[in-house]
Amino acid sequence: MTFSPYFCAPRRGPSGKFFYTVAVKFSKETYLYWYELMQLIRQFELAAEEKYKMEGKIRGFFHAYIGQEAIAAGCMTATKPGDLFITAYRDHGLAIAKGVSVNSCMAELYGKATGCAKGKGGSMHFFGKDVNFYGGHGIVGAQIGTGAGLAFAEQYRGTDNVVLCFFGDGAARQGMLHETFNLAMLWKLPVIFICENNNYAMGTSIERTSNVIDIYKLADAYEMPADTIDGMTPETVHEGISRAVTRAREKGGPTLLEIKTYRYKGHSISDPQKYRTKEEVDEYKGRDPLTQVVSTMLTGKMSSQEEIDAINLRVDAIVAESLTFAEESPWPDDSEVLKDVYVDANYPFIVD
Ligand SMILES: Cc1ncc(C[n+]2csc(CCOP(=O)(O)OP(=O)(O)O)c2C)c(N)n1
Ligand SMILES: [Mg+2]
Repeated sequence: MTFSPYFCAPRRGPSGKFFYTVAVKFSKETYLYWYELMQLIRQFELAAEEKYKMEGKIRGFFHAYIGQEAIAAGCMTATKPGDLFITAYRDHGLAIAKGVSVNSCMAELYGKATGCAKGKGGSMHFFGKDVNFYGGHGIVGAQIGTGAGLAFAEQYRGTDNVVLCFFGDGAARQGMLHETFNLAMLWKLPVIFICENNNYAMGTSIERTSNVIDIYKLADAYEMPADTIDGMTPETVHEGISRAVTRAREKGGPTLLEIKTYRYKGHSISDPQKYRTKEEVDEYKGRDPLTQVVSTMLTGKMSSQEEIDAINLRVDAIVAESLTFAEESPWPDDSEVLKDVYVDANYPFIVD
């Protein structure tokens, strides 16, 4: 098994508590960290979905990450805080994992001034530069080029940071991917291209849009190392990401990882899901990452049900607090409307 050199470092969990992980195997602390993070992402989204559907407190786009949480968990233990993440609009889970505060994430969904994008971005545009989370991007595939750009900046500055650049199976069909792969390999950029293959781009399955079903094979044209990974357990994600991170940190350049995953919810909040069967969804729910991690901990006698219950209670409290925070936060001021749109505040098109 390959482990990141940072795997031993103390890591602050979502509740603020520190976890110390051990580099000989996946320790109890690692499993507890994974479980707490995945549970936090899931409960955050379930609570937000309720506020959206039942109370109309949240409006606009909303793409749930539920089912894909093991990817966020495995990526976190395989990287260090200085590494940069960038993703598409299905961004809640990765933002929370990276450390964007849960309060500011919920406030962003509510469109409040205290949101992580000042309430002006909503679900698709979470952002946390202070924790190296670079969004939250709505144009399918656009962040592939931006992710390579971030990696170029790290290489130029001579840091040992790597970029984890996430995109969907649909985005793998964009021309941007090919242009970026070419230059990323030519310049040996420290970037890991992570295709979260949940088998659907909106309502269209991979089989209906591509002759090449195995996305990792796209790397062959650029002689880029590539791998395919089971995305339903944090262990497999951690191992695959660790190998790619080590390569990138040692100046070996990019890797394409195709992580096979599944979203339990629709593409967005208003999706009748006519394109798939209940049996297919249930099959994946049978391999649910949270259930698997709990089972590993209990059967391996690494943890007790009491410890798991305590995590659940802590997560409930974090989510409840974020709802109160979002409800009580102010709306953005009208003067904010044109701010943060252009770099130059006097951009010529802006007139009173
Ligand atoms: C350039 C562009 N084309 C089309 C869309 C509309 N669109 C939004 S999400 C999406 C599907 C993308 O699917 P995938 O990349 O697999 O990501 P997933 O939603 O499964 O996470 C499409 C076509 C868009 N936002 N941008
Ligand atoms: Mg997809």
